[in-house]
Amino acid sequence: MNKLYRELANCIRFLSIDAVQKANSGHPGMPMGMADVATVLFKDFLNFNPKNPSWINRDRFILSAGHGSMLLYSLLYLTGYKSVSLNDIKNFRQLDCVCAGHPEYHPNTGIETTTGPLGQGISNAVGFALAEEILKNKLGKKIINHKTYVLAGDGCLMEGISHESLSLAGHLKLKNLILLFDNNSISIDGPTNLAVSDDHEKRFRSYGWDFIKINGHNYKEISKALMRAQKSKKPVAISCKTTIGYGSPNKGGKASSHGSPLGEDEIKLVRKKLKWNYEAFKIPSKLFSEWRKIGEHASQKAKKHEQKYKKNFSNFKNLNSYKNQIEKVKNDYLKDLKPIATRKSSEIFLNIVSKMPNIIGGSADLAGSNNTKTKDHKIIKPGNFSGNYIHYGVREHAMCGVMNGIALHSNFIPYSGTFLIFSDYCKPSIRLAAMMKQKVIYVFTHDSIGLGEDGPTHQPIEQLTSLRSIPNLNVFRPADLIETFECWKLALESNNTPSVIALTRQGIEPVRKKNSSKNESSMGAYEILRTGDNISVTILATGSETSLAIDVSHKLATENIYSKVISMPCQELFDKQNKDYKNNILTETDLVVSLEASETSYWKKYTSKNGLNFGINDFGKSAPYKKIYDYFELNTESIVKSIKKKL
Ligand SMILES: Cc1ncc(C[n+]2csc(CCOP(=O)(O)OP(=O)(O)O)c2C)c(N)n1
Repeated sequence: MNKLYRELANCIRFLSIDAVQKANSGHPGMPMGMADVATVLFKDFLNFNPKNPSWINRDRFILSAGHGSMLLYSLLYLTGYKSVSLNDIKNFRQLDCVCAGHPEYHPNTGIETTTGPLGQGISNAVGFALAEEILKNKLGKKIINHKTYVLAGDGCLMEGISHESLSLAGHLKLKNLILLFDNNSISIDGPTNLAVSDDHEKRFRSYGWDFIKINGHNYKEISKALMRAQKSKKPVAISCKTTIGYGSPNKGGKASSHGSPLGEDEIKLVRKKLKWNYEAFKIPSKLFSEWRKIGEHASQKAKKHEQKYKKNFSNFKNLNSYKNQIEKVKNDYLKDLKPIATRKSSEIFLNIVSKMPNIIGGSADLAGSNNTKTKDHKIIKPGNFSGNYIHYGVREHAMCGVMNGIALHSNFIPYSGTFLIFSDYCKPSIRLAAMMKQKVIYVFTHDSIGLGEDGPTHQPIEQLTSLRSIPNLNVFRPADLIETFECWKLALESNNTPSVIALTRQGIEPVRKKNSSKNESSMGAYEILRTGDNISVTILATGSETSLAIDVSHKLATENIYSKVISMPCQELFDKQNKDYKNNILTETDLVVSLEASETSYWKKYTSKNGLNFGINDFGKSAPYKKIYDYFELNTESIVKSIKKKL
């Protein structure tokens, strides 16, 4: 038995070595070290279907140590996924090749998520495992009951996000989550004891995980550990003691095998040592057909499940079912317009739509401040997944990585909240959601100096600019309840783009006083006020500053200076409009000014050099919020004065 497994594992080893060598870059060490574990997993445990990679009840295999991507590509090719051909493996790391340097998510390929930034895959895996439990609760365990495996190295486990994610997984008792720890004690700079001396077992156990220690090159031990993990009542970490670059006489066990080609001479020595007398990329037909049999056997097993799923999953309601309720709430609000914080408006919207069975809410210990939790929400608890709201704890980074996993798992739409300032703690995962085109929604409240007394540590300044600079991310900053509803709707309907919804803590004056059948925010920017026929100023504003812009505009009109106010809840959507639309908004007057209580650089593209940018290019202040607005001269009087001076 051992001989066959060893030879199957060597197929992974040599495909990885050869691909890295041909590309003249890449990471051979990890695939060489973890080939044995991966072989046992795919041959004897993993439920998957190379013929239908999207099979909903497949076990998920997440490569958190994304630099070892050749391990994944080798497995996909060998087991018969159409997504990866031998030619693709030969084109490892080349332009537009599916075998990218680090795994890049593509639907229906077997590449479940984009990894590379270490630790992210662990948080995704927690999201996958959580989504599995929630869906199982809805559809029954005959339809959904699968494992999530995540392969993580020393590096992943050093990252802060791993601590947050593992802790959450242990707390929630995600028993279908299995972490394969490539415990080779080597990272880039050398032995890991240069930088870390954690007791891994104590660490995992303290989180509420099971922990199994094995020799990662011993098939019996691998198999026994995986067997034990199947029945666990807790998430399980299998610590696999491995040798990085296993099989390389001079580089095995050393950092030199981590991230560069082994070199032709060393590869010859590996071939000799592992008795692999085949040329580069050549898999002997006997072993190739063994691997294909593994894939074939898995697809046969998967087939039976697929029909059941089709019958059961299509009954989730869509947003349209809530249209009448949404309209009613809007009309009630329009009857007696009162100042209201947009975070509260968001809660009112969520009161209606959070009943949608595929929406999963949450917050990083700020449920009451972010207004993300409604009266009807049911909390997801350890071992009980009948709810639809996750208390992520103070773990913003994990929260966003977990949401990526939830979104990738099936058709769940995760949203969650924290303060806008802490979007900085979320950014690496937001970036990946945008790259993977996932529908993930971030409710970021306390979106400016308007939060007041908590002061500059809590007042976002550069955060909107930073978020706007992420490609494929819509950053919404609505101006009142009507816009908040519109922006939420756009976020929920935006299938390939994640959304930030930035909301105020403080009550703000309504700016839209009539209902309209059109979603005005859908254009990203639209005219909300014009004070005369002959205008000389265009004022662009977002969120809480839109009502200030309206005040400014009226005040200017009293001095016979006429203007229009453009509410711009989403720059990204505006940028997508046609030239005429954009020109109508931006080129009607010589003077264009922007008004937003935030860093101003991103506005210059609309206002040009001659324009004015009212905002804040310094840290905020600790004081009641109206005082801070005055301090930064963000009030009607100062702005009118500056505009008049400019004209
Ligand atoms: C967040 C992040 N920081 C740094 C890196 C660069 N990097 C890639 S692999 C690696 C070391 C990983 O060590 P380990 O997990 O032990 O992998 P192994 O050496 O066993 O392949 C580093 C620092 C990265 N990919 N992501």
